[in-house]
Amino acid sequence: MNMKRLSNATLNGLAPSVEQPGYDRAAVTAGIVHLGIGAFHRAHQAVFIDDCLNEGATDWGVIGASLRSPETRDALKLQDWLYTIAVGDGDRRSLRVIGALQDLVVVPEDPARLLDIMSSPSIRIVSLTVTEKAYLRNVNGDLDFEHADILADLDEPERPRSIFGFIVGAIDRRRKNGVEPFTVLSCDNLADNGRVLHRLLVSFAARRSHELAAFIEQRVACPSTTVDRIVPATTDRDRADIDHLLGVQDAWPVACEPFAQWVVEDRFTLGRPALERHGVTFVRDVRPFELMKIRLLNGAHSAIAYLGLLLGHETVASAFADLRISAFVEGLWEELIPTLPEEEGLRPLIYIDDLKRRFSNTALRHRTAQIANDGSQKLPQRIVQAAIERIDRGLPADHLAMVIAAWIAALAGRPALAEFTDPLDGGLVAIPLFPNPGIAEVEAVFDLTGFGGDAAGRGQLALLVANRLTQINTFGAASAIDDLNS
Ligand code: CS2
Repeated sequence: MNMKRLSNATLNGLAPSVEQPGYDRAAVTAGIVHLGIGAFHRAHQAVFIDDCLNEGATDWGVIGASLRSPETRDALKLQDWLYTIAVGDGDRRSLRVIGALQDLVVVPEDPARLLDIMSSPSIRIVSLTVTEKAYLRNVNGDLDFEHADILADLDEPERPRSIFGFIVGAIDRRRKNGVEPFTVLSCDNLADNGRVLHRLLVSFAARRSHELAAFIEQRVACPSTTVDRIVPATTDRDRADIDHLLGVQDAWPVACEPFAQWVVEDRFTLGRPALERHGVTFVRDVRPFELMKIRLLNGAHSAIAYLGLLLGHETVASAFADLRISAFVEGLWEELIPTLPEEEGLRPLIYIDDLKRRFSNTALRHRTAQIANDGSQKLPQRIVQAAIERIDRGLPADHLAMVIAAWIAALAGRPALAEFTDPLDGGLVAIPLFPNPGIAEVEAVFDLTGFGGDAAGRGQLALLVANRLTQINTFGAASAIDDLNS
């Protein structure tokens, strides 16, 4: 079938049930640069911004940046930067076309252009969803000054590669031009993301000049945020379904769940859109919310991914429908809840009730192998820190240890079990994790990843992990999980 392409010109031919921008897109100017214009941003922050644009806040359009590949730009350019989000719940899907995006820079093609845009006074917020690994931290959690991108950015400030080169470079240029710094808004799943990013930016800037570092330390706001919406990588089946419902062709849509939450610390030096009118919660300190989300949702997600892979499940919904896995996750949540702060407004049990529904949503074909990526970067804040806290308090941490063991077993099972990658693969593949890894191999993994740091409980955690790993390798994953569930 030869369908017309989604664009400004074809908006008026869309199926009537499809929501679309109610504002004049030509009148919108950019106020935000977003680094990492993947599916998550397009189904989360961009939708809240689109709501603000609908209400007339026309100076908050978004210019996106792809840190690596040109695919998103190539597809969306032909669509006047329009794309569809398909919100799916079981068999139901509702469609909305989002118009918040105005332009997109592919960083490796033209880093200087992105630096110019970020230096413009009209840009008041630079937000990021670049995933955990782009924060380029070493095992101590400090900026990795041996990383090739950091070295390159220190060497050639006008053609940055890393988020640090861009953010610090643009702030420096603005400062020299007498332009106030933008607010930097990390929307990645790191505990205390804003403060972490602020500290890393200051340490990067210190290599350029102490004055610049002091300026960033004192004048640049990096509010922490917690973002929450399950947005799997779009599949060909999603694309076909969406085209059919839309009535025109969208080469780059996003499929996501109905749930969307955004909690943000209200520290914006150059203003912000009135997001609170569209469901965003502003708080003084986001940390308790973020810890709850990262541990209960993302921690469970990693458990479902690795155990799911070991038991042959391709998607989260299929893995979570396996009673063996859902019972395990219940046990994991029981270990995690007491590690959360007692904070008014934090309702872990209600959040968990929602999670059970969200993980069971069959409209999302969320692949276990997708979540399995980058375990060395994800597990510390999702699983390892909670395990250490429990061990240090003399509490059992068997489920938490099992998730780490399942990660190691899944790593060892590649590529036959599943194909996923990790930024530390270079070091991980050198550790003999197959067929019978023991405590020495687990210790080597902990050394490489920094799991447990120098905490007192680190040795005990490694031992728990090694024992679970032996159980998995000797009796199989199903039996190892049953042992914990009984
Ligand atoms: C997932 C997250 O891929 C992953 O590691 O756990 O992307 C998760 O879907 C989101 O954080 C949900 O808010």
